[in-house]
Amino acid sequence: MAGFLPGITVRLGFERLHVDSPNQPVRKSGARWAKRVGVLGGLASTVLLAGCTKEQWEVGFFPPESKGATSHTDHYIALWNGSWIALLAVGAITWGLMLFCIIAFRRRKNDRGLPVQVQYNMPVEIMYTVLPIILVVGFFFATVNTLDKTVYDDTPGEVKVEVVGKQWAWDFNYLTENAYYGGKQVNLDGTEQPGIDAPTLYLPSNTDVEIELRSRDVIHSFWVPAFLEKRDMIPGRTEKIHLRMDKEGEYLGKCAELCGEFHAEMIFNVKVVSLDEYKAYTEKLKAEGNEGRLGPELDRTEWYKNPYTKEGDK
Ligand SMILES: [Cu+2]
Repeated sequence: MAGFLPGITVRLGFERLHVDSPNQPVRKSGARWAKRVGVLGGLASTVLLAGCTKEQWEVGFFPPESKGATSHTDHYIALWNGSWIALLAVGAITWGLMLFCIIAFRRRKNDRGLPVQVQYNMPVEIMYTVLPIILVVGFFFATVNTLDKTVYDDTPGEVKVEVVGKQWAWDFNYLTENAYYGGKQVNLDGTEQPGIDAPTLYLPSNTDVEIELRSRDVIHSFWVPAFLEKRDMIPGRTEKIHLRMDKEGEYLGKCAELCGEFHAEMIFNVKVVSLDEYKAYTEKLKAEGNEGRLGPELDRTEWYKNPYTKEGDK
C-alpha cells in the first residue's frame, strides 16, 4: 500500500521508510502471504461449495422444500437466482478487469517514478454507464413481473381461511366451511420437537386459497419459510395472500415479528392435504362443536378502532 503514496515518509513499526523512492526494494513477504491466503481461501470455498446438494443450488439456498410448494415459490426462486446470476456476471467482469490491471500494469523491476497517467477510455466509460442502466431496468421489470404473480396475485379463492395472530398463538377460521380451530400457546422447554403440539393450519392442495390475516392485539407476522412469503399482521387491518398449494406436505410456520415475552412460542404447523381430506377435517371440527368463527369480538384491544382514545378511557 505504501507504494501508492508518492513521496510520503511514513512510520511503519520501528523502521522509517521513504516510500516511492525509485530504487526502493520490493517487500516480498506481503505478496507471499496474500498468495497463501488466496490459495487457502480458494480451497476452503471449493470444499464448502462441493458439500452443497443439487437441490440446494436449484432453490438458491432457500429451504429445499420450497421448490414447487405454492403457486408463488417458483417465481420467487427465479427472481432470486436470476439476480444472483446477473450480479455474479458483473462480479466476474469487475474482478477480471481488476486482476488484469493488477497484473498488466504492475510495477516492473526497471520502472522509475510514476507510471504514465491516462484518463477517459471511451469504450470503458460507455460500458460502465450502459451496463448499470441495463441492470437497473432489468431488475425493475423482473421485480414488477414477480410481484404481479405473487404479492399482487388476486385469484379469487375457492376456499377462504382466516388466520388470526394473538399473543402468543394462532386461531384458524375456515370461513368457507364455517369451522374454526382455537390455538393454544406452545410450551417450549428445550426438549420438545419444534411444533409437536403447536396449532396446525390445514390447507387444501390444488385449490385456489385466500388466506386472510388479522391480529387480535399487537403486530405479528405470518411466516411459513417454505412458502418464501411473510406478511405482517397489523391490528385493525386485514392482509390477504392468494395462492395455490401445489404440493402436499407438512411445513413449519412461525411469527416473524417480535411480539412480546413468548414470541418464540408462537409457532404453528401447516398441513397441506387433498381437498377431500381438508373437507373431512373441517367436518370433524364442526362435529366437535367448533362451528362458526372466532371473530373480532375476541380481539384484546380497542385502541386501533379509536386510536385517539387510550385503553380504559370512558
Ligand atoms: Cu407474534
